[in-house]
Amino acid sequence: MTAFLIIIVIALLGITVWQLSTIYKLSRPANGDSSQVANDNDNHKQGLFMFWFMVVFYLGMFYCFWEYSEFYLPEAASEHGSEFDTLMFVSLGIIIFVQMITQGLLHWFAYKYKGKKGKRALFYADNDKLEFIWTIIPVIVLAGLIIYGLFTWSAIMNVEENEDTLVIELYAKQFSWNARYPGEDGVLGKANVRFIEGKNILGVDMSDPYAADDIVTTELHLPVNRPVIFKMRSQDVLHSAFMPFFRAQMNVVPGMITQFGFTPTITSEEMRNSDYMREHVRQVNEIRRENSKALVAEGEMPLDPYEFEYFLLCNKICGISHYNMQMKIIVESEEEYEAWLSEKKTMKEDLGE
Ligand SMILES: [Cu+2]
Repeated sequence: MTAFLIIIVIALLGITVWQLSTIYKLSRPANGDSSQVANDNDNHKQGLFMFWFMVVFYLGMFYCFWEYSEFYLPEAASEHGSEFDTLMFVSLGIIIFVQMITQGLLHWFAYKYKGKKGKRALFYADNDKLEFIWTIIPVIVLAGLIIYGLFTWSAIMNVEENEDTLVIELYAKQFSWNARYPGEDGVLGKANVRFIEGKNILGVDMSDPYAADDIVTTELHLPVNRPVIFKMRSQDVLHSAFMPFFRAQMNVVPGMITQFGFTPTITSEEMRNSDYMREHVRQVNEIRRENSKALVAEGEMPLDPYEFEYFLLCNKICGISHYNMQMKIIVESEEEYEAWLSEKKTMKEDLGE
């Protein structure tokens, strides 16, 4: 209610100032200045506005880069991640460089060549050399960027499947994830939403001999330094499997299987103990401690301290609980991974078939 009143007061104040200025304008004696045609003074002012807008704009941009750089993701936790980051920074660097020149000239020229009484624009029909230069340079730079991007893309996307590769199914539905491991035989059984029944929530085809030893989990455990390929299925709507620390994202589409592969290189434990993450966690927990004080004062439970974990997130707005559609990812040693998996029930054991 208070906020509403404040808004009304500000709006009324605005209207008052506007009305006063209208009365002031009307009460002034008519002279040459009331003309609708811009004079030298107007042009000079507008030119200065253009120039200072550019200065403030660039200062603001670099300030934001500097001030918010702590929100950059840390070093990628996957093998291809550094290629991905380099591509992004090279593209960003070129864009900033080109836009500083073009926007800079635009605003500088608006100031330098502002209108002046008696000054006339130069008639300059064309210049083949100039046009050639500003056509060929963008062509070369763009072609270079696209080719570089394509090479990076195919290097990231064409993951070869060999006997060392771990194939895991990621199954998305509103609003949770499941992972399915292929079990002893290393092959995932066939699946189709039509087979969804009772405990068989992923619709695995139990008549497929490869399906019996499959293992369905609610956490994603990955052995470090081993290539993994995800086969992704969705039960209902479009989802997107997003693993920012591994620089990985792929749409999960109902009715088809999409895939993405990478090799995790930093375990959860190592990431937790990195300088970046220690500092990040310290800041989060400081905020939590502050917020807990208010909660405790109201007789509520304080917030638990935050501990870092990798997460698989959904990055498509897929419904009302989209924001909470996530699955914990744990990158660990091969032994820890094997120990974890061996405790899990196979589909056959779980369904009692
Ligand atoms: Cu989703």
